[in-house]
Amino acid sequence: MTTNQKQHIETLAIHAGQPAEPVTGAITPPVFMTSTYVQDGPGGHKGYEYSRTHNPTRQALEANLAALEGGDFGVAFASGCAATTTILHTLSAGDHVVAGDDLYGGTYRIFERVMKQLGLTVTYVDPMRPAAFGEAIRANTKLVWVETPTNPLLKLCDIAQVADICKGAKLPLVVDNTFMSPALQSPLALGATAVVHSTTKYVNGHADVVGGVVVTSDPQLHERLRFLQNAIGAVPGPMDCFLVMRGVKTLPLRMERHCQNGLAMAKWLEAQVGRGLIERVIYPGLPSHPQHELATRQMKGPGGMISFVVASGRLPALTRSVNILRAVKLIACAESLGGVESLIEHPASMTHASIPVAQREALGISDGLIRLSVGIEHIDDLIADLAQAFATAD
Ligand code: P1T
Repeated sequence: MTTNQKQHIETLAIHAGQPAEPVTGAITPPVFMTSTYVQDGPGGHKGYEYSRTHNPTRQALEANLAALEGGDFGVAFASGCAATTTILHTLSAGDHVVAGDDLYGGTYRIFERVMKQLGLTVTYVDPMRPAAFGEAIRANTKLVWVETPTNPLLKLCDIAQVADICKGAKLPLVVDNTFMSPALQSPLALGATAVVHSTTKYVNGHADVVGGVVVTSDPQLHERLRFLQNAIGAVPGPMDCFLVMRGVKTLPLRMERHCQNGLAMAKWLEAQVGRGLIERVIYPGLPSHPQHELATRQMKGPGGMISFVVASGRLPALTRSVNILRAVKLIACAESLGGVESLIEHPASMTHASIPVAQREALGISDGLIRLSVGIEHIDDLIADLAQAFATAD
């Protein structure tokens, strides 16, 4: 597996895990569209037997993403949820997990409606308070799980501090790095045991693939994940691996523009606060974010995700939010994030609808909360679109 941590991410994104193909010299890794490999006789294979187990296109992607995260091993999956579920299958009935309390709705659903049935228990804690993780650890705790920034409230978790607590308790720490991508945050370097991504998002960046990956430098965890990848079988197809590799080549470039546009949009939104429609803007790059200092320390840029809260006026916040989402023309009302095109969504009724209402409200996922994934279009066009949509709110 290729990991060359001396090279910069812009170089690794293009070259890591992608030597010229040995037979023809093809500079781009071929798409090995094959389910099986011919053997000379039983056992007479060339290291490839069956594509659930090994596929050269998938291996190239895994080596590439491992290098970007500064890890030794990458294990690719058919979706971010498949990556999450496979990691959780390293645990057994009776085990306990400590997780941040603001998670992608689908991750919460895996914990609550899939893994709990198999005997796991989960305690959710405020990710902004590292000590809370230590306080929640029990004798049967086997894993700590965080997203940072969280989806959708953009809370930050101090990875280095939580990693220290986990090391003291000899527990693995998994960080979902989807909102940052390897270009903006390096959880392994901060002490995490494994990083998970929905590659559907920034890593691929073109809204044409659903995928996931886990990266770790822990050989035992890698061995177990590799076993489970094959045994459970939630593997990505070779064409999807090819598309993610193609997308990842421009990841560092794209992230620069996402950050630039994200900051400009967040400032514009914040300038609307006090005019009756927008109550609050949440963006780690704004000094008003309660963890702005941690953002500048832990992240190489603030990213392209912004959440904002629509106030109630003559109409309730829910109606005003729905009106805005119906009125956007350039920005698309859709689930997902991290693509070149800007997307806007309403977490309470879309991405986080699987979280019970009482819990959503306790967390702050209110009816007026809107999440914006700022793409790489021209910022003036994005602001103009949102401005005309805001004008239709009442
Ligand atoms: O959609 P999938 O590739 O299975 O990835 C799941 C996932 C995991 N982790 C985070 C932080 C995520 O945001 C997601 C998927 N999120 C969305 C689809 C969304 O719109 O928030």
